[in-house]
Amino acid sequence: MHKRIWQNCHAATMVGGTYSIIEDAAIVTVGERIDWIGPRNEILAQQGAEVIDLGGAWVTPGLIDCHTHTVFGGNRSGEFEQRLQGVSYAEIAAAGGGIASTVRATRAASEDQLFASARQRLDALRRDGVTTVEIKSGYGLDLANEAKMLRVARRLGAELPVTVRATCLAAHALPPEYLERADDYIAHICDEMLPALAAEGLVDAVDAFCEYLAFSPAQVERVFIKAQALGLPVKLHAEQLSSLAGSTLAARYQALSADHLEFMTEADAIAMAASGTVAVLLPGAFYFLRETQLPPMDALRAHGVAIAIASDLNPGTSPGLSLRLMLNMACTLFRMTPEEALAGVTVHAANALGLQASHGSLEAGKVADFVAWNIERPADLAYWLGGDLGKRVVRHGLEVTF
Ligand code: DI6
Ligand code: FE
Repeated sequence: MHKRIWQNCHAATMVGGTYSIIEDAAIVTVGERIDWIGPRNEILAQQGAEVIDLGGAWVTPGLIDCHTHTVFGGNRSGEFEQRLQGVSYAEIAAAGGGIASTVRATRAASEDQLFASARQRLDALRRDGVTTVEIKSGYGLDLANEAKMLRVARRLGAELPVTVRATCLAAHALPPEYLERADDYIAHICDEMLPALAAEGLVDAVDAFCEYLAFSPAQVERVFIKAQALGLPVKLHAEQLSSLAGSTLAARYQALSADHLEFMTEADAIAMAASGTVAVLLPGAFYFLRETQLPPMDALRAHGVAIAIASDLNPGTSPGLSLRLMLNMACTLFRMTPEEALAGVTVHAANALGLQASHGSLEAGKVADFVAWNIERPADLAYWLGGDLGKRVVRHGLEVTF
């Protein structure tokens, strides 16, 4: 297997959720794994290794976007204009817009069309340093169309140099066929959709939208019970617009993560800490909806809940094509430190996907996914508002070209 030494760099390894800096570092990769990382002057003789000069760059783990809805048809910039005229997200949804309009466009699109548009968005994330991404279904809302979305997610991972985790979000909204029959739709998800999608190998995790305008905690719990019976981990959109203790419910089912969380309580934080459920905060959606209720940062920190940051890339509430911009928003809007924010898109994001054994930090044995940034300090990653900082991206030990 090909051995490479990447040197003339500093590393923010993110081990333990802090920068854990190694100055004048060297990284030895063998095939797609990190074989050794440490100070360059401690490196042992490496025969037959290719040496790569990183020109004084700062190396971080490849960024992980652990909550996206990258695959969808159409876009909703018209609704954006409506909202700027004062119409609310809930009013647009009640009038048949919102998620329902993206469901219509997604159902009408072919698999190839969905692949082409999602690929463009994923390329934007990748050019920003993302090497692992989670992609949810949830705009198909019937078996054929949810399968179509998840197949596109799988194909993106197969054809591009990025690791894709596919999450089934069939319980995102009520499809028109089930108007006023939410319990019947939940039964359909549990009895037909999840077993078939899981049998086709399309599902890495199961998510739901727990909200007064989506599904109740009791309905979500039925989905969780079925997911567990199928051996699939769960996640939850919780406490985004109101407080329903969805995150406590998620914790009871050992969820990988509970996401959004602006309206969560201290009791929710205690439950999540006990179950090791990661809090995924989505500053792009907070910003785009002009939300004013902040997630309870003090309670999350006090109880030791791991905090991840993600783009929530979706056409309705967060058309965010830059994970680094989300780092800045996490700092300016949620008062996170640049170090916490970077941990939120590396170690803690890996945890939110159940990938902590292999991803998220620069350590011997983990996959060689890293970015060599042309920056002066790690905090620069959260400081600049988007843009291209100049970088080299390595995934599975190989340099990625764009
Ligand atoms: N919460 C969100 O922010 C997205 N889904 C969800 O459950 C919004 C999705 C959309 O508006 O299309
Ligand atoms: Fe979302």
